[in-house]
Amino acid sequence: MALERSAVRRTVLSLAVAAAAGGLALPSVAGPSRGGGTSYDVQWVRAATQAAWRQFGDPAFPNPPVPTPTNRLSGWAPQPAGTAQTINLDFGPYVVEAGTDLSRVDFTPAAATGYTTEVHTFVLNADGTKVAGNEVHTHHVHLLEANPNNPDYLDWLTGTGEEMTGGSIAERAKADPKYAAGRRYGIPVTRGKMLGVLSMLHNMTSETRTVYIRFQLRFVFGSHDDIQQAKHLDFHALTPQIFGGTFNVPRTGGRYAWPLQLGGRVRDAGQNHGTMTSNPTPSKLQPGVGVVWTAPYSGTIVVSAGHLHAGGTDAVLSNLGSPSHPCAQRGLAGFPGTTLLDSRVIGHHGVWPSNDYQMGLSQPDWRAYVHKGDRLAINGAYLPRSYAFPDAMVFAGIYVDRSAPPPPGAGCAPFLANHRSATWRKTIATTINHAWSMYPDQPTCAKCDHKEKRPAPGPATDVVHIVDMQYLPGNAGLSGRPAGPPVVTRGDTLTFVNDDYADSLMRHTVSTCTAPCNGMGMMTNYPMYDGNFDSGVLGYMWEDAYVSTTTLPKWSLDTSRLHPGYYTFFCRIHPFMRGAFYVVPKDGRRHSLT
Ligand SMILES: [Cu+2]
Repeated sequence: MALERSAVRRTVLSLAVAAAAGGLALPSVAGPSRGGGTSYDVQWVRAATQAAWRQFGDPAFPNPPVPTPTNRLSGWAPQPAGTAQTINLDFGPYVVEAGTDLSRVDFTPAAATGYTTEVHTFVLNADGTKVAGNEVHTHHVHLLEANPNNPDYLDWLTGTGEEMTGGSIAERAKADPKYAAGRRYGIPVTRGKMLGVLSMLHNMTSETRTVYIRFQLRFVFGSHDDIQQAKHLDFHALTPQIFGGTFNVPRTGGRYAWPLQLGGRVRDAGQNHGTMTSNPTPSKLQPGVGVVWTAPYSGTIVVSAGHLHAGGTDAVLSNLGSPSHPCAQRGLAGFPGTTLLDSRVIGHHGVWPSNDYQMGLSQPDWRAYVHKGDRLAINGAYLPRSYAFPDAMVFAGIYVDRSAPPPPGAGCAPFLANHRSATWRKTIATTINHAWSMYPDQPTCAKCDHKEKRPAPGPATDVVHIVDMQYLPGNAGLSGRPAGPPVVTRGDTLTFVNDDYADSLMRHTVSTCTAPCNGMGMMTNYPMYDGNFDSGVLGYMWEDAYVSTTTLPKWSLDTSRLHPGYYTFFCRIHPFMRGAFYVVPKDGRRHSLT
């Protein structure tokens, strides 16, 4: 029952996006000193904030609160044309209460004109140290560019999720056959435009945390012409584009690709199907095909990456061509059209599934032509053999050089500019996007469960309260009466009431993990939801309302389809929270419980 309702939380705005996009680059920069903050136009910010939600969220949803300007970005001044600098754009502080999520939109003016050639994102403590992803991470963080005179329209520049996909456009330029002739690539930023940061932070710990989000950019100052004159370099501006969606992955037993396999034996609830696109043209969810975006322009895709959550294996980007000039069915079997890229999930230390992973980035000399009218499709493949993955995502991020249209006769096939004879599989393969050492190592476990005697049953009850991050009765480690695992008669309902929500707006889930599920701590690969039942997020939060219908801090489990036995569960928001209950047959026999 729960699968359909779970949606939520990670999804979110989905928008989120993610991803990756190659993360690359981004924009620019910003921030001059704001003096007393007086240049911050509240009306403008309000309009742009609402525009961000309209475009990247659900227009039907009430307006989110307008953020206070909290940016502590240090100013950066224009430099001589062609100067390259590393710039840290820090946003915050963000105070994220224990076990909650925080969504914010912040704006800052771009302080210089130039090109971003590399981007990485970080979550930092106030002292500048990096925060491990299993404690606090960004569900998504996006850098957007807005026109100060038109807050109703925002361009997506780059974004990532908890995997912190980033990368170097400069490396893509270096691998270009025209590099020696001065060709360079970057994401253009214009002084005076506004940069927006849209983020959602997850605090998975039981402490309030204060963090900052950092966009670390490699930035080359100057306009195209000024750089050309000063350094004889020919910068090509890349147009960023993102599209994809959010969904639930049920435990199907085999590989599940969304939305390719949607509509077959898998039924999924509508509220889980958020899609999101950066402008100018919306993407469409086409069950059996993909999330499809129609290119409004021609050009060459210079770099691309996908975004998936833990449990994913491949984000597959395809070109279907236009209806009048369809692309051939070539590439990965089962996927539509011509496969352009197979962005793989790369688990840290080879661990899968895990929340400590990277998304594969296209190889430095990988390129793909796109013709105006081409339909690009993204699909996310997950491997739900032993697990299900609620609130999953797939997104594609692409960066297009619109000044390099396809040559006459160009087909759909991607190519490696320096290895034109490379096989298809080699061409669509991806590489790691950053050094593992750039981020804190997150803990994993090998043998996560340990042997234990099952806890003595607690009271017969039909209600479990969640109080101070404990499931009572039945919290892990408790045995016997009055607090041991509750005993429920098969067919009765067991209701979970999240009292923490009324107290502190803290939300929780009740999600099954296979017994004994008694390993400790917050591992990035444990526990995993086994697909049996899931409450969804217990408690309303406007961040999640886009995709969730399960917003009450209360949920009832119908035990009629559960066999008598011992059931363990955890909280997907706070994986260190564990609980259990027993189901006994209707005849009431209680022997053999343990
Ligand atoms: Cu929780």
